Amino acid sequence: MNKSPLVLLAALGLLHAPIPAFAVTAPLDLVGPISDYKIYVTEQLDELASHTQAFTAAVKRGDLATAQQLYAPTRVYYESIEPIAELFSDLDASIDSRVDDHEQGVKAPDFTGFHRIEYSLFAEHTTEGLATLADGLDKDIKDLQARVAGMTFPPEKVVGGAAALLEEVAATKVSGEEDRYSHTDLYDFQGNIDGAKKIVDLFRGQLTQQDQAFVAKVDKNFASVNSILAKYRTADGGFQTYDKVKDRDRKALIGPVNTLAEDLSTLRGKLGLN
Ligand SMILES: [Cu+2]
Repeated sequence: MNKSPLVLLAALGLLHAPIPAFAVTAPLDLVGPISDYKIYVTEQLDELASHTQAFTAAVKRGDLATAQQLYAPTRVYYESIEPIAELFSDLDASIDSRVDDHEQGVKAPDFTGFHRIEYSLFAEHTTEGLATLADGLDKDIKDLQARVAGMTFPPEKVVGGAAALLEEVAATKVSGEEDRYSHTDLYDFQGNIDGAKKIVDLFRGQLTQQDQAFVAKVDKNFASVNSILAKYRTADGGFQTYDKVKDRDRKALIGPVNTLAEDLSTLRGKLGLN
């Protein structure tokens, strides 16, 4: 069912008042998009698991160059599902926490996952002592797959998470804090942007029906961000390191990402989830 009850009533001639511009989406309309989103997340996690296995295998056999090379293109699958990281915050902490999340810093026993491994690979230039962390990362991602398989995503968390993530990108990630040792932040930005855009795309039908101008504005801002990111693409499909990104471009990213965050924060209301 695509039409809201008001639209159906109007079609049957039972409504005399004009259809309001912001007709509330019936809850049923969200079932399709949310189950499509679960398929997307599951696919991203499958990719994440297999890429992580190649990454951790390189770490464990002491192949520093390959491990360094695989770090960013592996993580990007995690970043694309980051809008819903709040739904598995314990695993998010063990997979993707940063050094500043830990009082004891780099030596903290609970500083695990991608960024702890990143520290050794890019700041210490070694794979030494990483075997346990590598196995732990593989295991956490397997646990995440199992967890997500049994999960029902609350629609308000999915759309709210996309807005919150973009707000974080504009407010803090743009400083280069996430991948401070490898400077591979642009991969993460692209993952975050693609993951947020996926959520908009899932609800595109409903949103276009009630507010075409809104959808056009959101599309325009996604396009602006993507065109800045595209300037830093490398021939192998990856990205240049973040220190190569001009100040001007860092600042230029903030505007459209912030506007996207603000616009996406109205999705809950638009979809009748408040
Ligand atoms: Cu992250």
